[in-house]
Amino acid sequence: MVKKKFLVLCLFCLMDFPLLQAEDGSKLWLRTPSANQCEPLEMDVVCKGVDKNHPTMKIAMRELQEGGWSQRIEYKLVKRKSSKAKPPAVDEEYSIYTDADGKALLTSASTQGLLYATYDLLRHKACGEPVECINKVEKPTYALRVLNHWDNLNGTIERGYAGNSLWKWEEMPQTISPRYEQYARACASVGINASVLNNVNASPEMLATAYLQKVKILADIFRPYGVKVYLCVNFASPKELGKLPTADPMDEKVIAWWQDKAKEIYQLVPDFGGFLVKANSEGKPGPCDYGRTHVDGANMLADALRPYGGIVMWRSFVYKAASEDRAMQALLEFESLDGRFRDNVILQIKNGPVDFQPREPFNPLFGRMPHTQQMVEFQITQEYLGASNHLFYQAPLWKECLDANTYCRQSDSSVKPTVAGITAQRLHGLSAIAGVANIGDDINWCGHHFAQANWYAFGRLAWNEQLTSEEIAKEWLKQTFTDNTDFVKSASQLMLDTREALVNYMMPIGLHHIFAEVHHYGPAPWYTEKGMRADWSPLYYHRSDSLGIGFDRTVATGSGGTAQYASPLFDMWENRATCPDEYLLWFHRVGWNEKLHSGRTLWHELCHRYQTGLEQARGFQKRWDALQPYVDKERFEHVQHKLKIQTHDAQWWKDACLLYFQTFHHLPFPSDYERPVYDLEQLMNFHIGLSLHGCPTRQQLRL
Ligand code: BDP
Repeated sequence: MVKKKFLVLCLFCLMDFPLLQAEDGSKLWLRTPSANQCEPLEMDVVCKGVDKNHPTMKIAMRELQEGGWSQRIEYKLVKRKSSKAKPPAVDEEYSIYTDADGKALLTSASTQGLLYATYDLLRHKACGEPVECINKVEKPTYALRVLNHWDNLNGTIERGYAGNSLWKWEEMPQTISPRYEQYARACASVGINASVLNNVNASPEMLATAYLQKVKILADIFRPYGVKVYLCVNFASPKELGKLPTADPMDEKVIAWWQDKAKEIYQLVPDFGGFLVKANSEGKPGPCDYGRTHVDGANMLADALRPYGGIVMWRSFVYKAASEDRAMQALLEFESLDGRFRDNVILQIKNGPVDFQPREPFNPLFGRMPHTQQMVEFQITQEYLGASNHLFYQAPLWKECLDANTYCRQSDSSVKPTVAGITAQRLHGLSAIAGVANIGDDINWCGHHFAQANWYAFGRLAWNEQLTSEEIAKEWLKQTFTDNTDFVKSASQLMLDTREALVNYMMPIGLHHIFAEVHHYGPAPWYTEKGMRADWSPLYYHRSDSLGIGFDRTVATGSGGTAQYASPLFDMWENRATCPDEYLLWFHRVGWNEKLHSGRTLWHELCHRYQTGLEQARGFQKRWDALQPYVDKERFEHVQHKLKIQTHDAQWWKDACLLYFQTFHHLPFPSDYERPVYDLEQLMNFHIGLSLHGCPTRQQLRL
């Protein structure tokens, strides 16, 4: 009897949770259907106004085939009335109409739009949604949806935590990795249409003819997927590569050098997108080396690209001497340049004023240069967010920035319309959004299976800013794992909870940049070295002493950073009493015993937040374990292993920060909080010994 019951139970389990095939994550969210669905299908496809043999249409049809689409489908290329959008925008808008039987009509003014419509239709199917009676029109929020690869020519990736660069420069043209096309396909499937191939800390060699010929290879592979190639350029290239005596943007020979280079590039890659430039930042060359301005530098490059429709994305990430508040410097340097950039220049601005921290207020430049096109730069790779060891779903962080109200305009004045070209359209119509890629040559592309969700979310959000973080998480989970309702509900909630958890266990209450050494993994609020720039040391940011902690950015007594924000934000953040707890130590120095909005003293609140973060991380482990029946063994164990590191790190952060801050005020731990498990001395003497490119292993994390 017992045996029988057991057998029935087993059968029941098998029905509910069929044995799952091991997966390595290499297929991302584009997993082909299981074998029995993979029989070649007779496809009923009609193309109106478009050639079936167009390379993009061939891809669309292959996708339908592989995605198991069996209903009749009609593609229709229509003519749009003259669009005001200037290059580089393609008319990517599309519509999907399916009837009650699932027969589909896909319409667009471009083959690119038809491909996007195909991916959209297949997404419905892969998410287990009905494919009948769809009636929708889609157009992108941002015209340029750009991945920035911080890949070096030697194959390493700055802040890359998923192996080496995907681009195997040394192998090209003899060997062409199949992953180039897989990459373009993944990008296209979520609407990413631009790829900057190399590091912002650019080698002048990137523009050497031998490399440009290899760039052409990638551009040719990406083209049918609608992904345009861009390059980062080193401003000193005319000197370093061209052997000119100067790189002064006003020098005629320099100007001619860039014009010739542009011509050479466009001969190889006729639809080349343009340049991304990091100039006069962190020791990189730029126009200011010659007494010129950012405008002079950007416009000179823009003029060289203009005949071909290329653009310049000029970065605002600059900071000079540490005597000024680093968070204020970009605005100080750029605001007065408003209105002077060419119409094919767009200012690329990091989401926050410091550097991709777990939580920052939005960058005050947004909204402050009404006559300049602006775009936001997010960091998909997790430089300050636990690298590829921590499960951290970034969409909530990005949306917090895009939705932030700058109060700089009368009507909708959030960051989003500023960068989405709604204001820019009045100027020239360029709208763009960039994310620093988290992609490497690891078999699962991103190092952590869940980090794939950030690549996915970036693309989806860039296409449709209206999507919620939850909707995107659910879409991704259904395609990447399973559409089982219980799984999707629990796993999406887990993803959504990671943002606040990470802020809690790393840098709560507005603390920022208290990371270890140059690799930015793990805590080191004590870290400083003789002769180092003050603003590369955590001491500069937390300013802890026996009385209190925090960076005073008020006008009344501090750096005046609050004044870079419009009222009512200025008033709210300037005033200690009205400044919300999440930004408190960003804008204020606060006494250890002062009360916060929570009713706890600052010290108590810090203990509370770190403890909460640690408990959340432990909770993630348990919540993931409960999802084991839905996930194949390989991916389940991989994530389980990473979550263990994440919990370890949360403990490490808690002990390091609390024990260190305690040395200033000597207050006891509140009675009901867990005591540290590490000694401060042990933590202060612990060095992982990582480079810019490394993600620590469990072995390295042995404290
Ligand atoms: C910082 C990184 C550094 C980048 C720099 C940048 O630590 O590796 O080169 O930003 O964005 O976040 O230029």
